[in-house]
Amino acid sequence: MRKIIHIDMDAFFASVEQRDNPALRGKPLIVGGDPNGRGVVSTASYEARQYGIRSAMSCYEAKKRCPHAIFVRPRFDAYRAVSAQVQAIMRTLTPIVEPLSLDEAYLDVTDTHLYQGSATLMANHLRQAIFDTTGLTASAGVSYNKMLAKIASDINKPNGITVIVPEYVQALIDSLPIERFHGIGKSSSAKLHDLGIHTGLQLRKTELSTLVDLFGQKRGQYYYDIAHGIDHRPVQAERIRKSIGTEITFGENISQDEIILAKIHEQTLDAYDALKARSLTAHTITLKVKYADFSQITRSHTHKLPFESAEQAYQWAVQLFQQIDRTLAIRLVGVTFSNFGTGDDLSQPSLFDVLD
Ligand code: TTP
Ligand code: MG
Repeated sequence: MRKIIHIDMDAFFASVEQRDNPALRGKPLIVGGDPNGRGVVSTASYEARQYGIRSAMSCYEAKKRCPHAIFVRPRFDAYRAVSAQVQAIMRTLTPIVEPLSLDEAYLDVTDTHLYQGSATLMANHLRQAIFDTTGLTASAGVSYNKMLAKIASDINKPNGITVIVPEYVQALIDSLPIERFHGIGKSSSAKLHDLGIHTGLQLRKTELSTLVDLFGQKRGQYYYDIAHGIDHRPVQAERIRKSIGTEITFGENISQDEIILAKIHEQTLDAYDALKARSLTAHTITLKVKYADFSQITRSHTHKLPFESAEQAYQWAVQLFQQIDRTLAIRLVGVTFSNFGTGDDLSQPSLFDVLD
């Protein structure tokens, strides 16, 4: 049986801000966008959560719930620096560390013999070392697969640890709302709710064929498995990024093509820079557009050779834009690159390109 640890920092962005500015400690603090515009909450300190403030809520709503909350903008450089420190600590236990975001990661410690091989002791060691090094608290989950370890880290938050042993797995999963399972997002849970499935128990009682009909073979099987506590996904040390992109929500909805195209141009340049910063090239560009009524569409173009410049990619983005419905004003545009090459394919066409 594998030994998997999931570590998740507590109120991450807010805790870093409180650490670095004592005036913010003990106060309801919101890290996010503009409280007077359309900004959203990235995260809230635990003091602010008492007012019902949550990630992804509009800052406007947050301010309504807690008028004396303090709002600050995120400082990603500071969060990245902490993230690097935390990951370095994790790698003292095992090279098999899979970061999921700046503030959480899985570790596979099956073959780590420190602490008599006890994953629980290792997890507590990590929490202590993270605190000693960064001054920040983290919560840990320990179990025998990724899905269970992730559920576990959330149970005794903040600054806690939970170990899920096999004897308790089924009772625990049965009792949880399906939204707690990693991988069941908003649209999947809405579909499941339509079928009257709200809990792990109800999901477990659902036929595999029903789930496959609804979500396709891969996803349907995954949902079926997690309801039974099964998750074979390995902890992947090098998570392979499949796409790189950026997007922007406008202060107000925009109808004029020239202005929207200027925004698309900016996003293309930013996304292309991010691609270059990772020494990657891409064959596919995807334009995402969200309309005033919040409906959303994406359009992609795949190029036989990788894009050679941001401007060349932008020309394709313009073509994609010209294909979309322009009845409604637009509130968001995004540009994403995917289908990566390594950069070698720029100078040396692949066999595929030569033959095709
Ligand atoms: P989380 O781990 O989901 O949240 P958290 O660390 O703030 O709080 P918790 O103690 O419950 O773990 O996300 C980590 C960081 O990612 C969070 O500090 C801010 C950022 N984030 C967003 O920017 N938007 C979001 O919608 C979410 C969920 C997180
Ligand atoms: Mg967190």
